[in-house]
Amino acid sequence: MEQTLSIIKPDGVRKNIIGDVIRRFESRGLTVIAMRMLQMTKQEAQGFYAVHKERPFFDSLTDFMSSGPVVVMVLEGPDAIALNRKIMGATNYEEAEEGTIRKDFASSIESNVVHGSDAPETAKTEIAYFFSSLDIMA
Ligand code: RTP
Ligand code: MG
Repeated sequence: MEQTLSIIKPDGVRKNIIGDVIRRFESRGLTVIAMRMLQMTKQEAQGFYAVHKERPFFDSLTDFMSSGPVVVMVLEGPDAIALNRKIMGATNYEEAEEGTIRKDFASSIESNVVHGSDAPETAKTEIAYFFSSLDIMA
């Protein structure tokens, strides 16, 4: 069993597809074991995406991520980190596989509906960024 952090980004919440996104996770064997809706401040978004702070898209990304409410979740399942990334699809929705969340719902490389942790170490720090151990129904 593995745990990963998932975020339904502000564009996904605005598009009213929270249910569709969660359905895709649940139908592929991932279980929601923690969930919360919140709006990040610009500073909190900068902290969350600090690995990208030197990237040209950092300012735009953190404006976008703090532009409205998001749904943050901990997903659990066998191989949850890789499975979540597979269900999400490629960062650039134009290159994402058919049937992935980003292929079906994203509208730009930035507004790509979901975030998912990319490795066990980042999953650990990202989960701890939003949840205390008492929030997680493990
Ligand atoms: P995420 O971290 O959100 O799960 O996405 P990812 O791993 O697939 O992609 P990453 O390289 O970590 O980029 C983080 C997010 O930044 C936005 N982005 N914009 N304008 C651009 O060229 C660009 N590139 C990336 C996307 O929202 C991407 O998901
Ligand atoms: Mg990433």
